[in-house]
Amino acid sequence: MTTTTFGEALAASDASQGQGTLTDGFHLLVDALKLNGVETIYGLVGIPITDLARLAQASGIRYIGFRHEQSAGNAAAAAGFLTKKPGVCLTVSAPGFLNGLVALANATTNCFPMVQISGSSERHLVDLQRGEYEELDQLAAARPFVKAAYRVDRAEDIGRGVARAFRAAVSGRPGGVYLDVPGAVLGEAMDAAAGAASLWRLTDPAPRQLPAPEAVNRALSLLADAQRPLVVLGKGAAYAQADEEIRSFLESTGIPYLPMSMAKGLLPDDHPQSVAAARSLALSKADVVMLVGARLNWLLGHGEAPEWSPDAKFIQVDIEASELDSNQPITAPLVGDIGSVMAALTERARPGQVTAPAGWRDELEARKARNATSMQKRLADDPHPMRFYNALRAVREVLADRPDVYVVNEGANALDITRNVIDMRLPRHRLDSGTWGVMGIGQGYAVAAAVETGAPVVAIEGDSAFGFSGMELETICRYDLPVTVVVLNNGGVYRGDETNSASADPSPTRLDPTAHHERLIEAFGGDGYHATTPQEVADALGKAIASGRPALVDCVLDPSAGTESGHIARLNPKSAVPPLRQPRKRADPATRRARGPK
Ligand code: ADP
Ligand code: TPW
Repeated sequence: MTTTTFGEALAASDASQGQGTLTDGFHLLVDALKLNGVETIYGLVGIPITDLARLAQASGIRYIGFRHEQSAGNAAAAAGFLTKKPGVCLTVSAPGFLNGLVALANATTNCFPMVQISGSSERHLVDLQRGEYEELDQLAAARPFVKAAYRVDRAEDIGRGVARAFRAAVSGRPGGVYLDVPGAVLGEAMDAAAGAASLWRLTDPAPRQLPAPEAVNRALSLLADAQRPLVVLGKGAAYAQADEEIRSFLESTGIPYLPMSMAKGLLPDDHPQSVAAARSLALSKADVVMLVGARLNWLLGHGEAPEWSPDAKFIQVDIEASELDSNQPITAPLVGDIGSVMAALTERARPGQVTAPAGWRDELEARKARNATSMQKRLADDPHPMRFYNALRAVREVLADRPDVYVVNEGANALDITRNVIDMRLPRHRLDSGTWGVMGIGQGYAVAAAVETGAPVVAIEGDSAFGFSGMELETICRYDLPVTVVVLNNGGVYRGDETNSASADPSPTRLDPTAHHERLIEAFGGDGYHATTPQEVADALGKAIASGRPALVDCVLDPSAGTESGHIARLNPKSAVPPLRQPRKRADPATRRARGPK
């Protein structure tokens, strides 16, 4: 007996037509996505969307199935950032939807275009709270966390719903959009010709937005009068794919620039105008600062003194007018898309009008040289067990020969130190915890980077950060993706040497310092490496990247390596009461295992 799956049967019957002259919600949704250029869906199936995923796959859309919706959502968000097209995540009702919503909210916070399509349960039961299977008012739940949220209530509105969701996600400031599709709508039949006529493809999904000429002139005059100009490039600048416009403005003026973490590589990190290695001097002394796709939020100290000069004047290039003045007065607003704005600045600048005064450049150069020397010293130090710098020195040396590698990065110390140690040379090749400083993006972002680009990916993860999406190692192996996960394993959240003096339980920051994370990937057929020296790290990583196979390198670090909360310890509230001191009872189980038998 031969069995035919739902997807095969429907695909065989001409995906756009369904059975005979009828079509249904399943087909219309897949057709609407295909019509709007969707090539990949990231998701996790169950009632009521399993057949939708099958049909999408049978119709030529790639379906990547995850172990947790948050990772599927993170993958869709990263796909949005990398491609400038909304990444699509597919989830089941209620809990699956909520699991994905965290990623959708994170995408919105990071200004990445993404659409989460979720099946939902029977409306007439949900709305009267009659206790339906996976009952939740998903549309209302999504609304506070997203750029826009819509529900399709009739099959004939599927094309409109998809068009609206995609337009909202990608136009203006990109963000996350929720599209609710009740199971009943997927199964709803309608005339195939009318169904086909109800779909449309977006024209110019993210129209250019040109700045007004007077706004450009105002910004140029401010820059022309600056003694210490600085450009800050943010991930909006990376997203905009306006690499040439940005480069020609910077190089024609000579203004020093500072890349935010995901803008690293927009121009190569060794570019002579990069002042990443003189960050605090550049921020504290700049008199005119041009923000390009970067918000003046906590990551930039809200533009406040003493991190910034109290007299600094700001120019802000952003597509979202309401972002301006959110923290500091914006003397020269430049509202528009970054490509158009940067091109207009270059075009309208008179020759020699905007330059970077030599004294300023020299001052920054001197600080860069000084800081580079202390970085070299830190990297040259070779403690055993390894600490962050010598483990990352090995990673840096391997990646120096592979600028094509996409780097994913999360953790606290693992994030801060990797950002400074690992240079990027190509645009949009670094994806990290972003505006929320969120943990859990690692494996999802890595899957998307590999799937969307086909290039090798190295995810550099703190051991705590890794755990949030660790099960996706199976996803990486199932799809045989060229992803190497590097776990910087210091056995804890921030560090792994804290003892608990109050009880036998491990302290809140403790994880297992004896863990062999490489064994996790071996369970799924990937290559595991355990590295205790920089040489072992370099050998393992080099081999893993060259193999193009799923791999994990567990790097054993000293549990005392790292500082609490990394570079942002100041954000921890301080208790007004002196710390409670209790006699230490006995070492917790993880410490006992780490110490081994007496
Ligand atoms: P970072 O964290 O790297 O400093 P942010 O995420 O804070 O960067 O800032 C990104 C900014 O870029 C957002 O304010 C967003 O509105 C803006 N943006 C995104 N895409 C574009 C674009 N194509 N043109 C102009 N601004 C953009
Ligand atoms: C969703 C809080 C910030 S950093 C971090 C946590 C739990 C992990 C730090 O340890 P790790 O790195 O990864 O081992 P390292 O190098 O410092 O040892 N939950 C979410 N997001 C955040 N940011 C946290 C918790 C946090």
